[in-house]
Amino acid sequence: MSGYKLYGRAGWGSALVEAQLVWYGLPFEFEQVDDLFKSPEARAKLETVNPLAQVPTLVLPDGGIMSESAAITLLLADIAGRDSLVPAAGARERPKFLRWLVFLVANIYPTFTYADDPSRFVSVNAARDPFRAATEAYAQRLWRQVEREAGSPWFLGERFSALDIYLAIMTRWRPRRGWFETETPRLFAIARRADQVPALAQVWQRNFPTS
Ligand SMILES: N[C@@H](CCC(=O)N[C@@H](CS)C(=O)NCC(=O)O)C(=O)O
Repeated sequence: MSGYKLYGRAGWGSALVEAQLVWYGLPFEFEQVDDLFKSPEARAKLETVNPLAQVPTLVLPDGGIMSESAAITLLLADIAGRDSLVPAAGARERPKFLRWLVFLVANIYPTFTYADDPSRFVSVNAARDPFRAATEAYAQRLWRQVEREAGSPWFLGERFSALDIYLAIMTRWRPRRGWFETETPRLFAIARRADQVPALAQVWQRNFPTS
């Protein structure tokens, strides 16, 4: 294989990596994954590549497997040899970038893991709705914390970064753009600005065609 293979699904976390592959001009093949919450077959198939059966899963040109969008974000910047999405070692914005990249994937992303299908974690049927509600309330608390750190016009201030790609995508998930518009207006403004980045227009169109 000459390029990358990205296992993904429109609108899901694979968009985080798809946007970066497109940004850097790295050639990739998109391997469509069916809805992992509805298709045991899709889950079983993806598990053979990534035992956690999550997207994004990226197969590297040498056949190596990468999961974890933050790790992929750092790796692709290394491979591209560019700092246009990831501030380079020593750059003033680097600590803030690393802190909030990891915050997004380590604190906010798991709230989807738990709330998308609570039956995986909560055996008592009647407890699932309250568990989901508590998880989503916690996510909102985390988003308010991110809001307090947001710069303008981009999260890091003057410079665009992969964090803005994360915000453009994750604000489309629960609690969705309407909530962000009223509750976290700085994050909403960054997401709206990122929606307009010409280099990413086709990625947004493929992943969020109805918006
Ligand atoms: N930590 C992972 C999270 C990836 C993730 O949770 N992806 C979701 C789709 S947006 C998924 O595949 N969920 C299926 C599942 O949790 O079983 C990352 O940052 O890449």
